[in-house]
Amino acid sequence: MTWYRFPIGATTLASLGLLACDPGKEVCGADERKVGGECESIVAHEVRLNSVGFLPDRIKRATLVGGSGAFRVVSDSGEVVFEGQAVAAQTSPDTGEANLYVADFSEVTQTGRFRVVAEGVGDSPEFRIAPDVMVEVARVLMMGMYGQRCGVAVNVDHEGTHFHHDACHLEDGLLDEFGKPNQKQPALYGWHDAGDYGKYVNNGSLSLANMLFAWDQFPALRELEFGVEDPRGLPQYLDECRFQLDWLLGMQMEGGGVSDRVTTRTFDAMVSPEASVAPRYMAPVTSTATADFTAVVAHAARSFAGFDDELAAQYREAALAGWEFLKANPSPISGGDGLSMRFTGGYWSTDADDRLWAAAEIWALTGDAEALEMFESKAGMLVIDQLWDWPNLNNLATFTYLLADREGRDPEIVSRLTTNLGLGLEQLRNAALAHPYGRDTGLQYYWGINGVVARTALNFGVYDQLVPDPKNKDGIAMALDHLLGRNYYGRSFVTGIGHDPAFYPHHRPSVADSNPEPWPGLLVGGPWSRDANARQATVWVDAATDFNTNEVAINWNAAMIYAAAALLPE
Ligand code: 9MR
Ligand code: ZN
Repeated sequence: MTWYRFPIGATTLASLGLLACDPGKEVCGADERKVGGECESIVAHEVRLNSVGFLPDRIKRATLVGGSGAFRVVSDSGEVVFEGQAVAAQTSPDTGEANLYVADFSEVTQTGRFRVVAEGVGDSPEFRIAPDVMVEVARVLMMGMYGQRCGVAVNVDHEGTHFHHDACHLEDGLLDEFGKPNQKQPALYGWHDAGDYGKYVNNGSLSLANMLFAWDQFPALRELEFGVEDPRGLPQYLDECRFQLDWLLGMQMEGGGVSDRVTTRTFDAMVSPEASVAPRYMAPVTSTATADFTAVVAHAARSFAGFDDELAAQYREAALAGWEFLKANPSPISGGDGLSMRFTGGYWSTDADDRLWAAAEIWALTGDAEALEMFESKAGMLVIDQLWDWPNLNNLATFTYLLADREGRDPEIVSRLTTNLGLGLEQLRNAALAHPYGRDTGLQYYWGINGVVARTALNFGVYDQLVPDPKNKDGIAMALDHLLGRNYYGRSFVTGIGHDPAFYPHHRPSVADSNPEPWPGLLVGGPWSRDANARQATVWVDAATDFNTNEVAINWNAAMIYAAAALLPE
């Protein structure tokens, strides 16, 4: 697995438009945020927890900084509902803190509003305990995806603030790479990838896949509403998936191969979507993009069946065309180095895992014995990846294989992969229980690590379908807790929700519009540093210039959507 990184220099920063400061936005004091036009002071709590809340029957933990470890859980009416003694943690290797305690109040199952009050420390932000605490999280994260919509005007309303952008990138995408200068193939719609406006098939497919897995597994998503103006006769969640599929279909070229991405030649300055008018080109076909397209569009054909059979049939046909292309082109088609010079973004990866995913999905959709054989012939070498992202999509292949209700699988492979998945979860769980801030990725830190924390939820959630056990959802709950405030900062890493959430994401629409608040529902990438000696958990910078730790991205959001969806009331 290779992690691709940008070389960063001042010239790069200048060319990205990152040296200019946020116009008119950072006018409040350091411990203040501008909310609804007013500077409000923000209380930093030394009792750090998920300030959105906890499910009554799930694990509940907070991290205390200092004190004696004695703590109480107090309701909003002042009633002490629990008294406990937190356990002293060893010096935290990633923050350097030597005085942390872990307070467990899982025994509290009554619903309501509470605070944790720790002796000699102070109190936590207020949080809820209720079966529906994750509805708001899922809703706001989906609002985040909706705000990433390209090719249409978007309106989002959140906590009294109105966010808007006009229809953008209506000229996508130019065919110069296909020897047809000044001609274009419409590749409209879909989500902007991240803080930039590129649309990348690899990452766009991974993101959609995370959401389709959630859709298949958690029926509560059918009721979720997050402000879609016209869901085209579908549940809002499914329409949001369809919006990405509308774009993906436009990326398929004649002959079934799929263009790798549609981007500008260099990143835009920090402008609004509609002011991003540099020409955007269709990248050449790659086998990675074709395989990812094939896989996710095949998955969509399954997910949409019964909701919109016509769309499902269209997806099936497109997926099969992609599959034929892959079979006719068994060697990798990578586009080469020149390609990476002419388009923006990373996401250059090898295609073996992507082809595996396509094989599993084609088999799940059609029962094609050859596709099953392609998957199973590689399955002997497969190991579940605990911490995964766009460079390795083998897990998606494995999950589809394990969850399929089709005949014909090799029971030994099914059993070995299921066991392997379960063993990995023990590691994740133990890491989360041992980490003072409940982080199941332990001491791993790299670009987009918050998304990787969120994506561990898929491992837990898929396994839970196979071997139900309350521990699985506790694993997901701990990952969400970490992202929603049980971390070194005591802050939510998702804009617009939780205590003192990320406020200055590297996100062009948030920088360019006139609202002080960022667009809501976006998970920022999180702390990591190239300096191996850094206290890795302490290097998050909540500034729009800091794309290393404070960019947003659809693959991180989508993984967290899965996590929140897994904890919706059934
Ligand atoms: O999430 C990607 C991360 O894994 C890579 O290390 C990094 C550098 O290549 O790129 C990240 O993805 C970015 C993409 O290349 C362009 N759009 C913004 C993405 C989020 O930072
Ligand atoms: Zn756009």
